[in-house]
Amino acid sequence: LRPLDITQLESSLERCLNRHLGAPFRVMIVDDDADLAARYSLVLRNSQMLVQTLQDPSLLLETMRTFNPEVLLLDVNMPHCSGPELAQMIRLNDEWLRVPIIYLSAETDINRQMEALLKAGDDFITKPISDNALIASVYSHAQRARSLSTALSRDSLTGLLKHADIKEQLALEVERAARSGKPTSVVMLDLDHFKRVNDTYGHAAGDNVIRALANLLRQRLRRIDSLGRYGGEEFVVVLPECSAEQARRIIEEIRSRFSAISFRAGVHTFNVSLSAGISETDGHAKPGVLLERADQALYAAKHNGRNQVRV
Ligand code: GH3
Ligand code: MG
Ligand code: MG
Ligand code: MG
Repeated sequence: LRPLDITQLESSLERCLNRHLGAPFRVMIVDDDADLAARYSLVLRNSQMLVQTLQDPSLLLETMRTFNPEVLLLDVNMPHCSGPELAQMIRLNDEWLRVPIIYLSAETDINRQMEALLKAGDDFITKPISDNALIASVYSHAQRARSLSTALSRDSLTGLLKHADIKEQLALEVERAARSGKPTSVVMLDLDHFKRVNDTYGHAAGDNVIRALANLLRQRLRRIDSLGRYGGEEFVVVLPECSAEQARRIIEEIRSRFSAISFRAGVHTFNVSLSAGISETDGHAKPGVLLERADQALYAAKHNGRNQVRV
């Protein structure tokens, strides 16, 4: 084993932080020692992270709910309650399952450290800790938690958002549209006579068709658009800053291109069409109502002969 080269480690940590493109990581520090919490907070803030400190553990769940941390740094010894007790309580809530818990403590007794980890929690950092070690530990946990969270919200067949996540995204965009006053459109797409496709060419061929539509949507739509697989062969697309008329033109182009794709199953080739319904925000319509209107337009498109886009 060669000895570790500290300067090389520091520059690779810096590279990691500079390469990080997404939103800043959200880190929460719970420590009864306000000076220490402020010190750690400063170090992490200097690495472009968003930090919330908390001294009173009784406000923990409430603060987590408003701040929505991606990593939790937890002191082990606090008056009235211990870090491991808090960690156990957090782990009872499914909504925080994805948040790594790192203990921060002056506890050097390995048995006490293990005990804390076995109760709940993911890692243990002993105080005092060097700034870089703190940054690296928080960074790696945050990075992993975010990748996991992204992977879990993606549908495995298409890579698009899953049902619950596209609904959440829709709610966010509707809120944003209400603030900006710009129109946002919601599109519901459904493959035509897809049962027939499965029955004739097999389920695997059907899966290829679903993947092809997902790829086409990804290619033709913008980065700011949200794409979700809403159900089996049903998709929801949210187009911010886009009127229903603009959406109709875009989706019409997608419909036309999709219907021209020649699919292959053994010696057979076949085409599949899609129908789509569109609704537009009107300043106060709730996300559920917008989905319902898009669904009604989709129903009209199906009723009217399929292979068409309706507003
Ligand atoms: P319509 O034009 O009215 O939409 O007719 P349809 O046959 O497409 O009717 P419907 O939307 O009710 O049928 C959905 C079919 O899609 C039924 C189901 O077998 C198939 N399906 C759902 N999910 C998947 C999937 O993941 N893979 C494949 N291959 N088929 C799927
Ligand atoms: Mg303490
Ligand atoms: Mg269908
Ligand atoms: Mg359907």
